[in-house]
Amino acid sequence: MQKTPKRYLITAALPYANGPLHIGHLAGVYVPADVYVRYLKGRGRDVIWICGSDEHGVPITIRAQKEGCSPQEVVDKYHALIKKSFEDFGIEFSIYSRTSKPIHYQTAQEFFLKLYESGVFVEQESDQYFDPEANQFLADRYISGTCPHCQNPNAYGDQCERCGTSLNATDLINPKSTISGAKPILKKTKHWYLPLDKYQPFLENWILKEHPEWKVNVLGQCRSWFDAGLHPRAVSRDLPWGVPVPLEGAEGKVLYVWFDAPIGYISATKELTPDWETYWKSEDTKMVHFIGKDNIVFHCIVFPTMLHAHGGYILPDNVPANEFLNLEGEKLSTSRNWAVWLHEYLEEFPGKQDALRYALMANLPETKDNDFTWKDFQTRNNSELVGILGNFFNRAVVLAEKYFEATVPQPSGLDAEETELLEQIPRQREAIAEAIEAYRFRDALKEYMQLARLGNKYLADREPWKVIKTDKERVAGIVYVALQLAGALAVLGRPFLPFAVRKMEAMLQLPTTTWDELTTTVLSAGHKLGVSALLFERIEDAVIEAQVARLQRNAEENAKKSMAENAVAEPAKPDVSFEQFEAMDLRVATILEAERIPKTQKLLKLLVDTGIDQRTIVSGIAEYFPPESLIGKRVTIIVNLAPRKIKGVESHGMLLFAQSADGVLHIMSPEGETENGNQIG
Ligand code: B3M
Ligand code: ZN
Repeated sequence: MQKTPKRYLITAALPYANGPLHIGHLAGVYVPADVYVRYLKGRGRDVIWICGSDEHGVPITIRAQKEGCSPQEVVDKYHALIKKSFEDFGIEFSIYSRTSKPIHYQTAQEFFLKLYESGVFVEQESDQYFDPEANQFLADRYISGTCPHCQNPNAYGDQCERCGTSLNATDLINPKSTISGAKPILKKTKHWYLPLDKYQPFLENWILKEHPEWKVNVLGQCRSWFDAGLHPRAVSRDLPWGVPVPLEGAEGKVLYVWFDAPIGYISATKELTPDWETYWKSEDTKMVHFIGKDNIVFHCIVFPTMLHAHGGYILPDNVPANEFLNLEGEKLSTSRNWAVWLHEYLEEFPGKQDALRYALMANLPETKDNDFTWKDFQTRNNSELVGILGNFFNRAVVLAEKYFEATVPQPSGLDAEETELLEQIPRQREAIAEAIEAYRFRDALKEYMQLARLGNKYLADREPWKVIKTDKERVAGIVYVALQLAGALAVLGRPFLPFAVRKMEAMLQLPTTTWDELTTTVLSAGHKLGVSALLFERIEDAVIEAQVARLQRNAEENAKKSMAENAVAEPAKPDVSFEQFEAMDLRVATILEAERIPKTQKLLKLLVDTGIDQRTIVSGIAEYFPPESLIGKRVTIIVNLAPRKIKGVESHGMLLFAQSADGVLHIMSPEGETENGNQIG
């Protein structure tokens, strides 16, 4: 058993101030962190919880270009929106700051200078991609291309979001500017690099040897980077927006956003308390970073290296990163507007913060990606919150109101089963605590709900509403037991359901029982209760259907809009004669087999039924389709393209595809009832 730390420093990833919050952010980071912090506070621990807006980096400048305003206007707008959504949702940070504050500029620049003066950085002039049309260096999200590790065609210049690998722009295959779409040229520029390779032995020892208890998904990512070998990473950029590099001759250069953003945790702590150094520098502090999986490399490798190289700072005790939450079976996407936005939810479901919290907690993507569906949200609310927790709690209070004038009755002897049931209270408390301390929040919630289930079953079995006709004294015992469980549900519910718990406390007129004071007796006989009220409300089908329809509508409108925006099609090729067109033989066909051609990145060997024959066609589409996904697919082909040998395989014919603006290939499948060999023309 770990010794209880003297104090806790909890951080939650700083959201980019380039858009509103959605349920993916909540499930990945803020809800689990909020449960953890409320739990710690409830146990009287010294804890501060740090967050704020991440206001630098290319995500911000790209959004500014899209909205036709300045980066400052973008961050002002979204910082305010995000901050308010957090507050309304009941996420209570000790401070919610922002990285555009002077205190942050100063802290980040001092940090950089300390590393610079200690000779930590490697200063290097190198060729960097440059967009000659936009007259700008292309860093981070300004450049995209194919990831050399997982072949994701939409990886960014600093990171592939599919496999999580951190990249240098020059690693990308087929790079292109996301500003103009142009092929970039190389241009010389100077930057400062953090030599992660030098720190690899230190990091391996710290993570793999000292922290084998970290989550499997986190350790797995770390191990794979160690296996691949760490490389120096530039910590500066040629960009007009960010914290300026505090050196002479570095005009026009700013700190890389992932260098300044985590320092934002430190600046915000400074802003919060003059005692900030005790939190950041004392070995008695337990620091925990709550993040999503795409931020693992920065919180497990880059930031710890910075802290270690700087000296004097503690390292995180844990980085419990979550996987991703999907929505109705599809990846959440800001650009496609496939999301449940927090500010919209709060408007449409006023007073129902806990319903969303509950559905998200029950579905946290703790070990693998998980799915949020509106149907599941409804079921969780109606069957679990209303049907189990609310039902039990209300019955307990209403029974006391009805039969004992809203007072806790004096029981005249409890039977063995009842004593056992009350002893379950401290046992469930321990089970919840153990799960929370191990960052298993779903399990913690299950243990909590278990107590409500037991209470529900108890009342259903004992039927006090029938017993009252013959034996009021027995009913006193039953209501007494039920009220103890209700009291325990209020105390133990504090980390999970802050809004409902406030109502529970009012209904019970709960004395200030803390988590650790909780025993089998929460409310003594004679204690006067408050007035009963409904804890949760049902959510009707029509409300859910409207949300699903809205989601579809948003996505469709967005698709239309972005099609209109991207409607800059390639100019037409020179005309061909009708005879030339007639000479081409286009047919409907079916792919029978597909396999990769060894030692190539792009080529697939396909066996195709053309209706005329079965033949081999080699196609350069391996980066877009896993071979097995193609088998049985209906396609259109040119059958009379002269055969040619590709990598030693004779290819006869060609498959037709369309490539959309996002670089994705789409198979041209015939619609309706056609057969292999049918002619197209
Ligand atoms: N701004 C969040 C993101 O990747 C990023 C976190 C910074 S934490 C220091 O969306
Ligand atoms: Zn990748």
